[in-house]
Order: sequence, then C-alpha cells, then structure tokens
Amino acid sequence: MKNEILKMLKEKNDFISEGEIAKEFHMTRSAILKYINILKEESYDIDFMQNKGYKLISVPDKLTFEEIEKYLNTKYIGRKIYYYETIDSTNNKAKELNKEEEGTLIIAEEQNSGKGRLGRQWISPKRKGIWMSLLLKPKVDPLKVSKITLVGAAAIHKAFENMGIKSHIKWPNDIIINNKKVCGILTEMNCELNLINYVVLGIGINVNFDKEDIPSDLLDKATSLKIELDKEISRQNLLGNILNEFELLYEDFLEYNAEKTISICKENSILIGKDVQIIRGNNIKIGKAIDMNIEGELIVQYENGDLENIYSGEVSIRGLYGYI
Ligand code: BT5
Repeated sequence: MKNEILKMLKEKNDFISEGEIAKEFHMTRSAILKYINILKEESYDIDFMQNKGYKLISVPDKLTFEEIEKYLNTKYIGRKIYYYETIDSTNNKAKELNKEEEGTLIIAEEQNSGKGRLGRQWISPKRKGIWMSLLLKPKVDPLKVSKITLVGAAAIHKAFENMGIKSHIKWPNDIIINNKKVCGILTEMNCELNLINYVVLGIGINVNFDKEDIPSDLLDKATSLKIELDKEISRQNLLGNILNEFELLYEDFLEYNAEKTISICKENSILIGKDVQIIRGNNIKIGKAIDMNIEGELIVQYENGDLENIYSGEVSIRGLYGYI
C-alpha cells in the first residue's frame, strides 16, 4: 500500500488531499499517516498542509525498483529487484536466490565483502556506486558463458554513451575512462556438464566517488564518473539505462551469438593495437593484442609471429607500461 500511495503522490506531482487518498485506497486518515511516516523514514521528503494535503517534495537517492521503474523499458531484466542497504556481496546473495526467475536483480547501497576475480577485494562504499548482480539462466553451452561478461561490458559502455560519457572496454571485464578503471565485472556460473543452472553477472561501477573514497594504493588505477566528469551522475538513470541496453544485447547473445556485443567490444577496445603482458600465474609473456574473434577471444601475436586466441578468465592482461 505504501508503494501505491507513493505512486499516486508521484503522478500528482502536487498537493493531494487526504480525502482523495482515503477514497482511492479505502483507508482512514490515520492509516494514510502511518504509510506517509514509513515513506518519510525511508527519506522521502513529503510536505503536509492542513487544507491541501500531502505533496512529494523529493525522492531519496536509492536504487529501489520504485525509483528506477520510470527509466526502465525492459521485459524481464530488473523487473524484480532485491534491494539491500548493506550486504556482504550481491553476487553471494544472487547465488542464494538462484531459484528466482531470470533477470532478477540484487542490488545494495554498500558491500562490506565485495569481490573481484580470484578472491580479490572490491571496494563498494555506501551510495557512491552501483553494486549489483543479475541472475541469468541462458540455455547455451557453458563454454559460451564468458561472453556474458562482454555483454555486460558492452551494455555499460552503451549506457555511458547514452549519457554522454566516453569510455573504453578493457577485455574482458573492465570499463576504462582516461586510462583508469571505473567499472569491473565478475561473472560466476553454476552448471552441470553441458547444462547451465544459473549465471550471476556482478557489476560494480564507481559513480559518485570523490578522490578520498579511493584507497591510496588504487589511486593510480581507479577512478569514478564524478571524478572524471566533475559532476554528480544520477545512479537511478544510469542503472535504468544499463538494464535496458543489457536486455537488448543479451537477447542478441542468445539468438545471434552476440554479434552486436563483439562489435561494440572491438570498436571500443583499449587493448587492440597495443603491446600487452599476458599473465598466467607467475608466467608473463609479451605480445600485441591484434583483434577479437566472434567467440569473444582476444587474439594476441607474439614477436615470432605466432598467434594465440586467449579465452577470458584464464589470464590477466596488462599494458606494458602500467595498468592499461
Ligand atoms: C573485478 O575484479 O573487476 C570485478 C569486480 C566486480 C564487483 C561487483 S560489485 C557487485 C558484485 N558483487 C561482488 O561481490 N562483486 C561484484 P578484478 O578484475 O579482479 O579487479 C579487482 C581489483 O580492482 C582489486 O584487486 C583492486 O586492485 C581493484 N579495485 C578494487 N575495488 C575497486 C574499485 N571500486 N574500483 C576500481 N578498482 C578497484
């Protein structure tokens, strides 16, 4: 009922009398007041005037379904959202919720054990970023799952572009602005032989970080949209945009082997054409990234002319002179 009252206040965008609300929802004035107070506790700013009623003044900067719905035009991606103020890791929660339907989104304002790849830590301060995981159930060969990371990267790149933000994709799981990482992706899968039970696509985006939010040891390689653009970015609008772009590219992945994703990742790659280090544990080789194939593998050429197709997940790629 609280959400219905909120919807009514939003639609009216002006004062609305207690009588009108009471009539619409068949409730008493004290019941209305109870729900208004709950909304206020959730940081909705609601004005009240004796002879005019209630008016919604402002909504909180929260990534709840109610607040992003107006930006969404998806069929199933993000249509059900589990929202948390604080959580250990949205990827862990998504795994717990694996029986939910495809497209369910787990989102938190803050993670206290955010995870990167290979057990690395992902810093996720409160309300400064988008920390989310999508539950997916693609009916494809498990070998194709690494491509979903690229679908996520391409969707984020496009959403940034829609909002006038220029970025590059660092194969396979980073988005880069001005040579620093603004977003990382962690894809995890649960499968049996050739059947996928579920995939969790975890996305972390540094949106409104200030420099002080970045630990000193990451300052040379991490950044945020706010730092690079010198203004706050609406997380709600950005999240809606990402989910919209993701659904289109995910459908292309399911039907057409992700042709659109591959071309976005190729055209906006920060690695192709550059000398790179290919790091497998303690083994480091130097080569040049020359292309990406339709399977989403990075093609590297070594000094002796040999070519290698690199499958995402098996290696780390670094530029020769620093992070990129
Ligand atoms: C990644 O790992 O880039 C994947 C990050 C995925 C995070 C999301 S948030 C929602 C979901 N729930 C989770 O628990 N995780 C996912 P990797 O390529 O391994 O990069 C990790 C490295 O990036 C760390 O070792 C740090 O050096 C650096 N790092 C940590 N936090 C960062 C941040 N907020 N921004 C940029 N770099 C960061």
